[in-house]
Amino acid sequence: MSIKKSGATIVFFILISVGYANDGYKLWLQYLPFENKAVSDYYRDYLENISISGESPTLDIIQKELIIASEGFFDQQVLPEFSKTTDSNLTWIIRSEDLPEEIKGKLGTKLSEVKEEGYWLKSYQGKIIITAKTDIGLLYGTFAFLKAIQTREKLENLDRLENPKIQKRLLNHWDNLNRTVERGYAGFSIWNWHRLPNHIDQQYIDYARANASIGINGTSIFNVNSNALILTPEYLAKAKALADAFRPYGIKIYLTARFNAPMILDSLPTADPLDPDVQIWWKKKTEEIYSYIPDFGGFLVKADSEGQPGPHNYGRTQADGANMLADAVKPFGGIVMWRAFVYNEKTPTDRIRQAYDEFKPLDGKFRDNVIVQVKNGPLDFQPREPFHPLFGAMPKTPLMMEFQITKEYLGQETHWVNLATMWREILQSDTYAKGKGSTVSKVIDGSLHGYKLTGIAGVANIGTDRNWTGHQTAQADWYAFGKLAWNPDSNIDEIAENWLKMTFSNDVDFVATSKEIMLQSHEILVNYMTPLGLHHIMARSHHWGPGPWVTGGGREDWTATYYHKASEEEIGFDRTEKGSNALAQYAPEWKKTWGDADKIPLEYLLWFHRVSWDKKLSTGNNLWTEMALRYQKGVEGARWMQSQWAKMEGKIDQERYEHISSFFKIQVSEAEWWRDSCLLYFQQFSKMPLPPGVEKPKHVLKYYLNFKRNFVPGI
Ligand code: GCV
Repeated sequence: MSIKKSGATIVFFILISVGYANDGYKLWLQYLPFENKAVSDYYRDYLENISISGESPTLDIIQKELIIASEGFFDQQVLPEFSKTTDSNLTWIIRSEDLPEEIKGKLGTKLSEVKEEGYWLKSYQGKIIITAKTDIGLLYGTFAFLKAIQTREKLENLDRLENPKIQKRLLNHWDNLNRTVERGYAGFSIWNWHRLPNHIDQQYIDYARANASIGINGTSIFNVNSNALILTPEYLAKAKALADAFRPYGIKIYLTARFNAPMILDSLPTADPLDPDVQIWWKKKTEEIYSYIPDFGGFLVKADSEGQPGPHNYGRTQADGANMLADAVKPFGGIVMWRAFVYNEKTPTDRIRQAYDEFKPLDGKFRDNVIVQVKNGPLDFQPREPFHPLFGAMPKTPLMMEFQITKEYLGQETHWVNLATMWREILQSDTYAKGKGSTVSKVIDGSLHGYKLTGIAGVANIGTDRNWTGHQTAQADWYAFGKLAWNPDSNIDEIAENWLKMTFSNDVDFVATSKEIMLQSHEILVNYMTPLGLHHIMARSHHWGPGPWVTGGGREDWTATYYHKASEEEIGFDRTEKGSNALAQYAPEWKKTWGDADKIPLEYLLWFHRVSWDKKLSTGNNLWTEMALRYQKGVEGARWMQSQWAKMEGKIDQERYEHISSFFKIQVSEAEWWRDSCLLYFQQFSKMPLPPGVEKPKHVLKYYLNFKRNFVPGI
C-alpha cells in the first residue's frame, strides 16, 4: 500500500485550495494542499513513514485516514508507507502498553494519566509518538495529529495529553422513519431506512469519521417524538447495521423509547411503569435489542411532553418511568437519558418553571444509570436564555446538557451564527451551587457534585444536503459541539480559528476576518431577533421568521403574547416574586442582580421583568428607543458580516465563497424582516416614533401579519 514519492511531487503545491471546486462535503477534514514547498517539506517528513503497531478495524481506519490526509496534503503524489516496526519511522502510533520499555521509562508516570479514550501526542527525540490506552484513543490521537498539521502547528515541541472531560458525548437526531427530520433544515435524514440493513452508504462512514474526529462517541438515531416501530425486529436489524458500521469509530447507538410501546407493539392494557407485566415487557425488549446490538448504549426518552406519553398518564413520577427502563438496561451496562423537557399542556404555572418544579424534588430518586438530560435554558433553545435552573440544583442526580445544534430558532440554517458563543455563555454561567465558580460546565463534567455519570447531547443539524448542514458555516456548530463535549471549558476562539483553517484556509487575513464574523455573529442575531430578553416571538408551528403577534390557539404557552405580554404601558414577563417567581429557582446571588430591573444585564431584562416603555435604562435611552436601536444594530451587524465576507473572495474556493455570499442575502433580508415587523408590532403598544437612525420599515404591519410561507422545512 505504498506509492513512492517522486520528484514530480514538488510542483504540486501550487494547486492550493483556491483552485478547487468544493461543495463542502469533506467538512473540516479537507486536508487541503500545503500552501508552499517549505510547509510541504516540513510536514512530509512526519507523514511519509509511519508505524502503526497492532491490528484491529480501528487501526485500519487510522491507516486509511492517514492515506486520505496525505492524498489531500500532497495532491495524491505522496502516500505514506506504513510499517509495524517503529525503528526508522518519524511518527509512531502505538498503544502505551506496547511502547518499548526504555521509552515507557522515559515518559514516566505521566503515561498513566492517559485514560480509556484519551491520547498523548508527544514529540520525543525527533519523533512524534501518538500513544493511547485503547485503539479509539489512538484514533482520536491521530485526528489530533492531523489537526495539528492542518492548523500548521510546529510538531517539534508537541506535548498534548488529552482525556475527555465528559463521558457520553452524543448527537441526537430528530429523524423520522419517513426520512423527514423534525427541525431539520439540511435536507432529509441521512438514514436510508429503506435500503438498510444491506446497504451501508458511504455517507454513514463519513459521518462516523467526522464524529470520531471531534470525539463524539454516541448517536441517538431517531426522533425523541418517537415511533414504537423503531423497537421492532425490522428496524432493530437496520439499527444493528448502523451500529456495526460505527463501532470501529468508537460510536455507540442509542434509541428513543416511546413510553407506551408495550401497548402499541404488544397490546398490553397499560404502560404503567410500576406494572410488573410492563416491566417484564421492557426487560424482554431490552434483551432483544442487545441480541442485535451487544454494545447498545441505552434509551433516550421524551415523556409527558408535547403529546408524548409518560408516567404522568398513570399518576407516576418521572423517576418511576426512568427507573423502570434503567432496570431493564442495567444488566447490559446501558443507560437511560431521561429528558427534563416536561411541561403541562394546561399551563398551570409559568412554563419555564415547570421542569424544575417537577424534577428538583426527585433529586436522588433515580437509579445510578439514569442521567437527566436538560436543555441549556428553561424554555426552548431561544436565541438567548439564561441557563436552566436545574443545573446546580440536582447534586444527587447526574444531569447532562442538551444543546440544539440545528437552528430551529436561530435562522434555520440560512443565517451564519456561531453557536459556540451562545454555548460558552451557558457553560460559563455560575450556578453558585457551591459558591462562586460553580459553573454549568463543572456541573456537567461531574466535578462539582461528583457525578459518576456525565453526558452532553447536541440535536444534530445534519441532513442529505451535499454539505451536510445546509449552511456551509453550520458545520462549525457540529465541530464546536464535539470540541465542547470533549472539554466544556475549551476556548471557543481557538475552536473557531481551527475550524476555519481546517475547513477553508490558513490564510492569515481570511482566518482573522472570518473569525471576527463568527465571534460577533450571535450578538448580532440576538439583536435583530430577540433583543433585551424578548423570547418566543417567532412564527407559529414552523418557527421560521418573526411572529410577536402569535396568540390564541390550543395552548397559551405556544403563543408569543403569553411571553411578551405587551400592553400600552409595559412589556415583559415578570418572573420576580411579584410575578411567577421563576427567579427563585436560581441561587440567591442571582436574585440580587436579575431580581432588580435596574441592575439586571439588559440582555435578560424582559425575560425577568415587566418594564414600562418609557423607563430610562442604563444606556440613557428609554426602553422603546433602546429596543428600536438594538433591532437596527442587529440589521447593521448582519450587513457588516456580509460586507466583511465580500472581502474574502479569492481567498478560498469560489464555490463555497458564493454559497455563503448568497446565504448572506437571505440573512440580511430576514434580519430586516425581523426588525421591521417586530418594531411595527410593538409600536402599536409603545405609541412612540422610531428614534433617529432606525430605518423606516419596508412595509406596513398588515403585510407582515398576512405574510405566509408554505412548506417551511423541519416539521
Ligand atoms: C422534538 C421544541 C421543538 C419540537 C421538539 C421539542 C423537544 O418544542 O419545537 O420540535 O420536539 O422542542 O425538544 O422535544
